[in-house]
Amino acid sequence: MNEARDWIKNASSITVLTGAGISAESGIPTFRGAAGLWKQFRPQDLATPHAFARDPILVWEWYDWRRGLIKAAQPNAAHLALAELERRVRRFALVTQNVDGLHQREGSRNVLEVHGSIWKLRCTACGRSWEDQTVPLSLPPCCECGGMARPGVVWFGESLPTEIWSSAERATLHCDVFLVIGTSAAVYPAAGLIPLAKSSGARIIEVNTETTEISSNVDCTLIGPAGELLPQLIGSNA
Ligand code: BV8
Ligand code: ZN
Repeated sequence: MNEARDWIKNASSITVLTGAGISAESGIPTFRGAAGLWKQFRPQDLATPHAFARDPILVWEWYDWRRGLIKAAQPNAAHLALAELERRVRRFALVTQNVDGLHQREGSRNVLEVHGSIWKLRCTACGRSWEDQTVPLSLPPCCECGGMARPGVVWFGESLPTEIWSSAERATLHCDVFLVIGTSAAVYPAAGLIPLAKSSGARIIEVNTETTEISSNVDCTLIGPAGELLPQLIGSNA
């Protein structure tokens, strides 16, 4: 932990990749853990364009239920520690696979949502996208063309938002320290940022409650809840 703390203290540019694990202590279920969402539901039944085409109401009800959970949740000490780190480091980028918006709610500014946002909606007819934080919400028609809306997230088989993805790659290629927090590193291309950071010579620090597929390829793996370890790792301003 001390060595990792020094790398962070001496870094002039830090990029962070977060996954569902950073929101676990806020009470939001992860995807693949013991109580994970994929235990109750099959991803291909809900998080794919095909699932939505087949049963848009069922898929929307699942997102509306998750929006309710997230709205009632509070960001935790891990989100706060990253917002604090951003204020302290000269160059900082936060790449998140999460769609819950908790990083922004806690004050993080440069947040790259590579899998979109659960608070966004997009029209399937004209492509217009807007934000609507109403909970509960029945799927509204597009106010421009009356077409059917869908959740503004990236489903399996869909490409990631181009601009945001290239910013994430750039931030990964030009950082001294790459922090990987609360992700099983199972989903691509997001998980591909980790070997990309390694190839660019960044120090890689992983924070997770268990070892993952990438643990053998990082410089330091800290095992424990992000809400406890991140404040220690980042240290208070004092
Ligand atoms: C793409 C948004 C191609 C929606 C998500 C066949 C066909 C098509 C594609 C593929 C295919 N086979 C493989 C692929 C690629 C596919 C993929 O990677 N599949 C995997 C499963 C093998 N990827 C895609 O489809 C991507 N698109 O490839 O497009 C393409 C290219 C060009 C043109 C057209 C198409 C799109 C992937 C995005 C899918 N969307 N979510 C929604 O949220 O509903 S994925 C979903 O998984 C979430 O976004 C999540 O962020 C992501 C990763 O999961 P994690 O965040 O890591 O969460 P998980 O539960 O897995 O792990 C939690 C971790 O936290 C654990 O390690 C746990 O130990 C830890 N933890 C728990 N508590 C704590 C903790 N750590 C610290 N503290 C704690 N307290
Ligand atoms: Zn429309």
